[in-house]
Amino acid sequence: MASVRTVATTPYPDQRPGTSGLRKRVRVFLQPNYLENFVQAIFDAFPERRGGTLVLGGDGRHHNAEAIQVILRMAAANGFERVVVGRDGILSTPAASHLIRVRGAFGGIILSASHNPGGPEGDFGVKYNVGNGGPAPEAVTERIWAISRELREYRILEAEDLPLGRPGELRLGPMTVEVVDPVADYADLMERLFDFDRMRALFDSGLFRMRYDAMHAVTGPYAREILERRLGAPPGTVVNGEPLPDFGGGHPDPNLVHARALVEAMHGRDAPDFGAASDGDGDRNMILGRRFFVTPSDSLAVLAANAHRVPGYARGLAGVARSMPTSRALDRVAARLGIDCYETPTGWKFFGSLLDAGRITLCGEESFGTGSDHVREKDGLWAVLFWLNLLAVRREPVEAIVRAHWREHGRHYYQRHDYEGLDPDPAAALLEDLRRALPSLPGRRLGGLEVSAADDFAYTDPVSGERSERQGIRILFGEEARAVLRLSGTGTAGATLRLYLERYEPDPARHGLDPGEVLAPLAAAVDAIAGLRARLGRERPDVVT
Ligand code: VG1
Ligand code: CO
Repeated sequence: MASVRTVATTPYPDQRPGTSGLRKRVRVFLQPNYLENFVQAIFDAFPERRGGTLVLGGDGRHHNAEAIQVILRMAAANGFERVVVGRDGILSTPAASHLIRVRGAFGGIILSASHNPGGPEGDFGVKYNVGNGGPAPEAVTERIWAISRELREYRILEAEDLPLGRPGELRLGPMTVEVVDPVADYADLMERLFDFDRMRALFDSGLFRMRYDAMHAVTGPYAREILERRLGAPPGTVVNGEPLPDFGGGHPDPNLVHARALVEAMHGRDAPDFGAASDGDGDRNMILGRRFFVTPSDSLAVLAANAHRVPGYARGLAGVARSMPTSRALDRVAARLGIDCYETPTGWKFFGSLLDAGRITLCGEESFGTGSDHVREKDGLWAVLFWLNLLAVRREPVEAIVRAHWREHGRHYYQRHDYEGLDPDPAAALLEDLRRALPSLPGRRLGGLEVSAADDFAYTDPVSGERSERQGIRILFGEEARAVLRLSGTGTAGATLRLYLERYEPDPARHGLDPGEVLAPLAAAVDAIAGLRARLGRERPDVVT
């Protein structure tokens, strides 16, 4: 009979979860008891977990397999009755969220550093999701952090590694381990939301070609099952479909910079009609038409405006939400539909209460995240299927759909500038000084724009009443333009400063301009106010998306 061991440990001071879980270099997680401490802190935060079910899986990155075995043994020593684990320890983030919900699980642990690079020199991460399937709210993550700083021991079962290669039930001491096919339930859910017959007909027509880049990350098996098997897309539609522990050396971040091969294919001669990609753990999406990039903010607005054409959303939207830095294109659609549009801080955890309360149906972020009330995470493949369903109904090119949207609602030119690997102190000081200068900004004219308001975004959750402060500095230039600055909460090296730029253009004659040119005066205005270039010692951002 396997026995429980209580192991003495020393707390680590740096286990504070960020925007999306605890994310660190692999070598940080390899320190003695580092993973064990954090997992025990999660368990200790929930004394009522006993007898419950835990969902467990990860994006397959380096250290995933070893960590899964440790967490299984710890779950068995901490009173869980059952763990539902993806075959080989694999679950995409949205699939894990779905499993938590359909199994009525107590919660779930997802091993992922999302779009951050993997491999021994890359990043690893641990995220805890609560019983609604969504990321633990801030009050919970702060509790976990507090516990981690006091932690003196953890509990683990002494046992051999379990074979997780085949679905079925296994015993681990007093606990049952149920290995499940990571794809099946999720693919069934997609069939219920979207018009698969119509999408199949689109592929059958022979007039439509698609390329889906799984970036050697977790969505490969999901995309192959859904696109190539259930929808009949030709084999080869899914590229880079084998998940690899180091993502093939790439950076599994679906944007114009890191998904360059796809972007080039979509700009080449004989380009497919539709291109899409997902990130490491499958919750992000990038949407491309032939020689055309859809910004995530526009994508969200287009999906909201067209939701009635898709079976799962035909009865209409209760409301919508976007993270604060996401462009206000969504707000215009909501106003037209006569529904509420909520503005939340960055991070999916802030959508959970609105979704649970039935106040919103769709939500999204500028960072290539889109989702709905079908799960409690953003969902990359879901967004791709939503677009595919739309293309099957409208039978128009992606570009034509977006341009028509702009004609109707106006265009929100949008860019995000990331300054990465900064020295944390000057970066924080820059924001601190800017915060102090906020009251003096309204009325100032810069680059032909006048500041109408400037503040540090704070949010009170309308359902739970929870308050979150210092969520990003907003500089508003009326309806016309906006700049937002905040520090990233997902990086693992130095600080990353994000500058989000948005400019509204109602005139269709001016919808074909280059976003970089349209936004340059706004970027210069922010530089004049905040002194980005001088204070960060950088001539230009590292990544523009
Ligand atoms: C970034 C994005 C944010 C997203 C988060 C997690 O956070 O800006 O919108 O929710 O990543 O996405 P930050 O704090 O670095 O700006 V993922 O795909 O890591 O789960
Ligand atoms: Co992700």
